[in-house]
Amino acid sequence: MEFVLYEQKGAYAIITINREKALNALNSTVLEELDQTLEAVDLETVRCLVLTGAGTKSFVAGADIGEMSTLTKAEGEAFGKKGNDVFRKLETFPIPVIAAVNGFALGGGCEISMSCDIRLCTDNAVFGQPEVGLGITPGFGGTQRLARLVGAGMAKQMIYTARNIKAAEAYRIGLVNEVYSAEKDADGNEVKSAKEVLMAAAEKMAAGIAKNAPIAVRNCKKAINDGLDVNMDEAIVIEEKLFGDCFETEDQKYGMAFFLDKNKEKVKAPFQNR
Ligand code: DAK
Repeated sequence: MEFVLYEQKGAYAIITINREKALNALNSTVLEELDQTLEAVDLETVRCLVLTGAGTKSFVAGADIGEMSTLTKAEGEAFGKKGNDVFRKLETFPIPVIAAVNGFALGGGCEISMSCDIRLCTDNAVFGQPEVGLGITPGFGGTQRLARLVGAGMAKQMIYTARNIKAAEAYRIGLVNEVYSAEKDADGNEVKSAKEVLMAAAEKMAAGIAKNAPIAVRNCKKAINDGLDVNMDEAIVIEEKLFGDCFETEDQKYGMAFFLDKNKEKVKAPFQNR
């Protein structure tokens, strides 16, 4: 592919948006390639994804302004649909997706990170929805997902003012779960860049998630996502159903039998995804 890299590392995989010269801005080709990449993920063996951008400066600096600038109404709608479909595919993807945000996450970049389950970032990350400064509204779900993540008041402030926020503020308002800085030795020399530290943390988290019972993890994602769309009475029924489904899995039988087995020498085997 021209702009998307995919690397499977055991039970997790890394998707890299690789258009560094344009700060990984999302053009139609990137969106199509992301879609194809997600379609090709081997869900038998891959249990968690990490999504990042190439380089250290930018995760995704938004939708491609050059491409958008000449769109007709119909083309704008088609472009919006292409993006929305991919973002929704990420959000509802059966396995968890961690956004490893390495720098600018603006407009569509902030929006794609919010379509992921978890956001981690470097300390040079910048988040924002600058669309009203360009004469448009956020078009890839920004008005909806930002309000759900950080509350309507803070989302409105960010969107109406088009003001970018730095990593520390994104952490403070709950937009990201953790911020990572470069690792330095005792003399203050950089041993690992912030991006390296971020990727190590994201991969460690992905590997940790991948070790848990995969069907249970998938059901948790579905329960949280679907439950947030309905009232509590309906949400609890969604949880009950997905909880019940786990009892038809071999992994539930193994996980509980392992706990109950008092043999101290036992070694936990990997879950089978069955
Ligand atoms: N699109 C296209 N190219 C971009 C870009 C973008 N969003 N962001 C950066 N680039 C390109 C620059 O044009 C430049 O290219 P060359 O000139 O080298 O060819 C290269 O990346 C490096 O950028 P800069 O030279 O500008 O780098 P700086 O360090 O000076 O500045 C920056 C970095 C991130 C502050 C700056 O590049 C910037 O402000 N970029 C734009 C950020 C932005 O406004 N993003 C939001 C885009 S709007 C919709 C669906 C979705 C959307 C809208 C509608 N529908 C439903 C229809 C989404 C909209 C957006 O995302």
